Amino acid sequence: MADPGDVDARPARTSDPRPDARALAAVLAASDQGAHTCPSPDTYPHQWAWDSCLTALGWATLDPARGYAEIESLLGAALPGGMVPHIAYTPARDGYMPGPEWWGRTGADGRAVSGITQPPLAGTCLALISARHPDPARARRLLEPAAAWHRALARERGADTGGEPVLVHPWESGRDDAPEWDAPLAAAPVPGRAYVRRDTDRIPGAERPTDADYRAYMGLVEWLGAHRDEPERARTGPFRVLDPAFSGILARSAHDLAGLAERLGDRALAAEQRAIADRVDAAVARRSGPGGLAPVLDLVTGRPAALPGAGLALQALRPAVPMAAIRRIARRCTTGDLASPVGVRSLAAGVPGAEPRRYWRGPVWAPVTWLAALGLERADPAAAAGLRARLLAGVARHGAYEYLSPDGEERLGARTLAWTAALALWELGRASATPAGRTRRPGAPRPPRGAGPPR
Ligand code: 2M8
Repeated sequence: MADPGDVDARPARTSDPRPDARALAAVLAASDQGAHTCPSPDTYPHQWAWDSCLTALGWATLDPARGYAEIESLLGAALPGGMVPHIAYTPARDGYMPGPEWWGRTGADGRAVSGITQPPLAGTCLALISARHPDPARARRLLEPAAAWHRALARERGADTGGEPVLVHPWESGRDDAPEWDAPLAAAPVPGRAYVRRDTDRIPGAERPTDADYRAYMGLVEWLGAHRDEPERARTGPFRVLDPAFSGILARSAHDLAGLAERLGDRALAAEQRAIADRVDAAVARRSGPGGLAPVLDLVTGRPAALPGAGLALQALRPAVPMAAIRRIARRCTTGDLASPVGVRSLAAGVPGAEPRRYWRGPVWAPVTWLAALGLERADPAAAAGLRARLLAGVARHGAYEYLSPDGEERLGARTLAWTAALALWELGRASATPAGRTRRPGAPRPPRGAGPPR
């Protein structure tokens, strides 16, 4: 269903396999709130943490200063202690449930914010932007707030788990209604306060989480609104899970931030972030199976949940994940049970309970495909390139939709999502960018692989 104010980013000619960069730029412009971007103007009118990091890549392709500004505004909304909230509310925009009154929290910059977080991608995205579009002074100012986010997660949420952060709400994973959360959600309290869902005002209910899931989300929001102490949440919360995908993203982001800090001459911050990356990495490795991958762990019941889906693909991002494990993930994502013509499935084909049209229980999401490609790059560059091509093919055919059916035929969810447009723009910009941030002359030799900072 259309969001008024959204932009159609489908190419003028449907046979064109590449998206139209101008239409993608128009999607970002329509979601632009000045210094931050909302994921979609009506369905998601605020600033979301992992959306913002990935959207910064698209802005950087159009205007590097705006790319840096996106990350500055996100990190500016940090909670006391340094954790970045999953939502920083856009002033005077309502229509989203839960609104700021459910959290009662304020970020460092004075904006109303939520009291939970999302996958920390600021270190990784800042390193990527900085490699293509260097601005050392601006990047240096962002090192400390990005580092503080990692520090808070590893110390306050990871005190009893070797540094692996305990997630206290499914929204923290970013994969809101993934089936991994079904069992842990059983312990969520019933909300005492009335609420009205707003997400189904514009999106068909069959493409969104069920009412039962929403009741559990809101029960947890209420509990978390009343319990702000992070170590206490991680020890006693009704929903407590270890998510190896989130942990892998944290380790990767700390590792990438360490590399950037080293290049910018901040050796102390680099050493601290490397230590966080290594500690989190080692904690996941300790509970991984012989194949090198770890299951989701429900800390309330002690039960693991090993469902093949986006969470498995994202484990390729963990810096020390074995190369053989990455190659196996590559096969599953390109030709196996996670493959689709438009990217990586959020849930493997054939898993009982897979719902190809419902949100994080089957459809294909651009950020998952793109992040999986980033993880595969080290061990299987051809598979990574193939996933990026599928992402672009999906956007060329359907526009910057929120998600697509796994057969690639149906566009689902919100009509435009900023990160879908941004990641396609970043990929369109790849051809002309070199690791040093300069444009390569056509025909000039490519720099050796692995010789420079990340692309
Ligand atoms: C979705 O999550 C929000 C709650 O945070 C929602 O459904 O209302 C998820 O897809 C999440 O990963 C994403 O960051 C957010 C905004 O795009 O929407």
